[in-house]
Amino acid sequence: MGNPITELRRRTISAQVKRAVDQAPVFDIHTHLYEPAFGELLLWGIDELLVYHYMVAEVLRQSDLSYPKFWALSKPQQAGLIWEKLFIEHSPVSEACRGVITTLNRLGLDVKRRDLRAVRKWFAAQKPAAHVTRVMETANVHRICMTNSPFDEVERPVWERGFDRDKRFVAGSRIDPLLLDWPAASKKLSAWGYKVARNVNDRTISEVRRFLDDWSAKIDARYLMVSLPPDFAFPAKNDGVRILEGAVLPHCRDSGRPFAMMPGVRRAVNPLLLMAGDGMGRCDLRAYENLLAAHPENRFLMTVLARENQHELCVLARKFRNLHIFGCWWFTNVPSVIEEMTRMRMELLGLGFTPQHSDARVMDQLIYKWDHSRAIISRVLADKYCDLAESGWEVTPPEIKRDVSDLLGGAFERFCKG
Ligand code: HDL
Ligand code: ZN
Repeated sequence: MGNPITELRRRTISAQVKRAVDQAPVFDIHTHLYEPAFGELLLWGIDELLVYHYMVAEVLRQSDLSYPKFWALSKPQQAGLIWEKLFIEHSPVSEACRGVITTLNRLGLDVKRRDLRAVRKWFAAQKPAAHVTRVMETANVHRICMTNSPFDEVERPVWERGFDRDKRFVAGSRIDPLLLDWPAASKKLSAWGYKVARNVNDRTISEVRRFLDDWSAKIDARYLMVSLPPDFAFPAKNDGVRILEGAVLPHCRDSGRPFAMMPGVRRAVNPLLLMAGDGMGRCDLRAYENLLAAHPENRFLMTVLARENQHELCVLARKFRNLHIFGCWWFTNVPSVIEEMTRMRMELLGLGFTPQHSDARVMDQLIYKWDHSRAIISRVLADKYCDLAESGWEVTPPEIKRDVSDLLGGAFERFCKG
């Protein structure tokens, strides 16, 4: 048993850590945000905050409105219903609801008045580009990784037209259809001029490789990513695995890009909820263990959706140094689970992981997603330093700053560089 530290020492360490975490700019390594050049794909403002698909799932539990009737409402009407049901008729205690309150408060709006009209008036007076800067500064986020799909019909033409990049935004290349729906993806690649066939033969593999080289260069992708169903198996004999091993992983290896795998999604569990209808499932991580072992020359990023898989994922990262785990994704992005996951990761992996990404879909969400997570990361890290202090190891403020910078993007950037 070490020598217990005084309450004053504990409070001093906590204050030093909180200051360092609050002051450290974040690299948000997975979001669904877009830089302003993408126009209406960049979502921001109170109505977008309120109709976030997390809130849609919650309001349809508190309202007996039929799904079709809800979807027939305009976006402002949906937002108004969500405000009434989840904020006025019931206290906004869920993480998604509390987030809206945190965001409005940090933007300087008087939430005590509960006046949606006044909030809407304020947002109506904001200009998109200036608002993006204001939100990023308020959230202290200095770099945002987008989710960019060549299969998105609205997004793709913007890349083809070309635009001056906003250096605060980096691209993440999302390739789900390539691995999960080759019949559909192959038709698109053919239409784009790649000589691919439905049958994944050697010629098709080399053409998919050429497509990946072209697209990664066009968007200057930081990494490639895919979300995978709980039953993804490896090794396996199917189109997706053939394309993964024959084209995607060689492309990532040779271009020095990590491959991000996000397992555990069960799409359209309740299709009537549209984007809010996706669910989750526990994965057999043995497939990923096999993949990591079979491809030691590739670097992999992973975040998994089921809380039940988190401990096993930490152990996997201990076994394979070509795996960097990140974030409390989606249904795990709630304080009770973030705390559990961050403690587990720090105790098993030290500082060699990235505790959080926002997954933000609406620009303003950066404020609450990072406020709420910074508070937890600070608490956990301070606890670990206090444990060390009780054994005589006193971390210095420069060491705290260094460790925090690692957790908020530094370790990820070093991992990407390899
Ligand atoms: O597949 C993903 O990247 C998920 O993050 C989904 O986009 C999901 O709809 C989401 O936004 N989760 O937070
Ligand atoms: Zn996402």
